[in-house]
Amino acid sequence: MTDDQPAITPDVRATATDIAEMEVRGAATIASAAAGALATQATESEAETPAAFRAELRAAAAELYETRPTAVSLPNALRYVLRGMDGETVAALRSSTIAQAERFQRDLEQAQETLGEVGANRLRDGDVVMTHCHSTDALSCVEAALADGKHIEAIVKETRPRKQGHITAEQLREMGVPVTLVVDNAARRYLDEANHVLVGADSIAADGSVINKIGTSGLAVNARERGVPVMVAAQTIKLHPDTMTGHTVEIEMRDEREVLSESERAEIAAGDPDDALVVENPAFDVTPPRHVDAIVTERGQYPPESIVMLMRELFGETTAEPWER
Ligand code: RI2
Repeated sequence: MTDDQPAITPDVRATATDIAEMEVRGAATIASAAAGALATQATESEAETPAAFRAELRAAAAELYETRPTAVSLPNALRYVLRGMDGETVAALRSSTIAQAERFQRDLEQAQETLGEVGANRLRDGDVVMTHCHSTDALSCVEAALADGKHIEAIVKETRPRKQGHITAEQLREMGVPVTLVVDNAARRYLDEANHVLVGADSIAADGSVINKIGTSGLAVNARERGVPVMVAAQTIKLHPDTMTGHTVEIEMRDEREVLSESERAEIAAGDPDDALVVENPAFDVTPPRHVDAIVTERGQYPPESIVMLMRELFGETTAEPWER
């Protein structure tokens, strides 16, 4: 690093590493952690001029932005916090940035709670939901249904490669929900016992496509064939503004070691000197709107095709990234 590069605090670098390595994961949790890291940058900054302070915050945002490409909650969070950075002095910039980050985190929590109440209206007493991966927005709907006194049961897909369904199973059980854990390949068989497929989202595109953990689209196709409605729980922070102008959402490709361990790879290499086996590990896929029944947000529930109206209302025409230099 050269002397004239803005100083980024170790906390920002640590948060960026945690997000990249999925120690911190889940679109909403990533957004909150990123906002918190910008607040820490603002608190610890030793910048002596407003210009230097702004440059540091933009550099910190750029570092966080580079970690994972698919969940739009990350750039949306960074954009929101940087927009609140306001003032003529370092002190004013510092306090406005910290206040904006705290406001963001509070609103995020509130939005999830409200979304849960909206989503709970779709769940009837005695319903069985089938889940995929681990989504705090989706779990919020179950939690609110339980708070309404409804009995809910769950069929939880394990969700390879990282088996995040196990986190869902644990958290549902903590809520008192009876859970049946199944491997991904068993999902179609158990759809007959489910009243809803309930998943989260990492990004929602303007045409109503849902970008979520790999395997969601196959589950949705099977659910449509079985007549099981698909409900996507996604706070508005998951709406992807760039898709309003025709951009597609980048799908993150992750390390092959999540699929094949180093020892398994070594074993293959030992038996095959060319070791030509290719492993692909896309983290997400795209579920087209025709396979989704409703997108549940804190602003109400929408058929996927009409989500663009909410996006226009929330984003207007501005999708610039304020950390761009
Ligand atoms: P919440 C997760 O991605 C899953 O795909 C999940 O459905 C989505 O984020 C939303 O999670 P990853 O970070 O924001 O585990 O609802 O790759 O918690």
